[in-house]
Amino acid sequence: MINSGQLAADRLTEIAKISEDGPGVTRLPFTREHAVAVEMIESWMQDAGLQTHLDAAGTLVGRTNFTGATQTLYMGSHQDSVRQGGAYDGIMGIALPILALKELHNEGVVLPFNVEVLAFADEEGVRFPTALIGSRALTGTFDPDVLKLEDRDGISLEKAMQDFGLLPENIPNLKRNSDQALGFVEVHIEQGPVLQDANLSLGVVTAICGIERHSVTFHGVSGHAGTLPMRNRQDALVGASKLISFVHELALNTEHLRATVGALDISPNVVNAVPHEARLTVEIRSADDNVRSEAAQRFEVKAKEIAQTHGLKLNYDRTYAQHAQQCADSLKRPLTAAVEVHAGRALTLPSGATHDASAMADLGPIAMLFVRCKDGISHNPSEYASPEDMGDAINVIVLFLRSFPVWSKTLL
Ligand code: HGY
Ligand code: MN
Ligand code: MN
Repeated sequence: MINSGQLAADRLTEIAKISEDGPGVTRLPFTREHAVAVEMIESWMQDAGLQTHLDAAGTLVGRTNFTGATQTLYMGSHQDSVRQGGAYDGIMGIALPILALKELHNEGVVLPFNVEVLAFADEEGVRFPTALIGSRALTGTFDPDVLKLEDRDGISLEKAMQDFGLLPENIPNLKRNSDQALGFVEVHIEQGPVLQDANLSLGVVTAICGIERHSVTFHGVSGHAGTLPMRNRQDALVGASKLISFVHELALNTEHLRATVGALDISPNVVNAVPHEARLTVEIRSADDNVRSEAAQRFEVKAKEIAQTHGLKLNYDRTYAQHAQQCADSLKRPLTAAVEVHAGRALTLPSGATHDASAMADLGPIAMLFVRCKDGISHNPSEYASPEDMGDAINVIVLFLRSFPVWSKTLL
């Protein structure tokens, strides 16, 4: 009997080495690292008896071959990481379903539906200012305009995909038939402390937060730090600082709201000149879309007031948005039942992070299984999940797949 939890840990340790130099894991889409990772994941899939192919969006697909089955359950997650990220975010959700299918394959189990494990190229949106490329391709919601977006070296997404050996013009052919989709179940490290605080290895997700990103630029007037009187200043950084404090205070005092200014650039960015430009990003998240949009409006109104007060010009753009996604009871219930068998109490919790499941909800019902995250640390080289907890998750996936006759009635 294989110790699947330990095998998962070994495989994730191995693939974490496929990274750019530096601390943690940096594996961006359509790069050398991504190509090497695809080879390793493909060997895992073939070891589990899956048929594999790389699709036009760079998603590596591993599919069971139960002839006669007309329905497909989708599983998987993203192979890419943030810069200097951890060894579990995304890739765990690829490795664990493969090991569950390996167990069923070794026992000669035939399921009444097929399973596709999807290793998406890009969920993080770190290299290009867009995200969820692979999952949106499968649901038919991919916007071809994003192919023009460029990375920080000026390489377009389209060029990067072509250099990776893909034909992005074929992406529209990838749309899956929702009538034959049983849904999408994603396994993911929790990336927060809730399961550890509850002393539980697994949890079932209720909803995935919505997310909105704004790009804000305050334009002032540069001047000599020593000769320009304080009263006459049009200091772009002072304006930005007022907005940053407002964003933080509002989120601190609003339930179900998280807001972050994650990036800030100023010009000329020298010790003895008044900054004439401050560019920042505001990111807003909530499992309640009304809470998110109300905060978004308040931030924009406040930015305009600040610009007025400080004699600044303002550019305020909404650059990205995706709404909150509820997980489906039809999948949550059997998943919860399986968690209760293998991990005791099944705690349910919202996800403050977004996931490929956020996009896959446009194809059919979604559900997510969270695995305990040590000290809630993620997007960080010290991110960690234990072999025991991953073993619990694999057992839950096996039981969930086997219990299909119970839950399929609600879907078919
Ligand atoms: O930003 C997120 O929530 C995810 O890690 N991409
Ligand atoms: Mn992730
Ligand atoms: Mn992430």
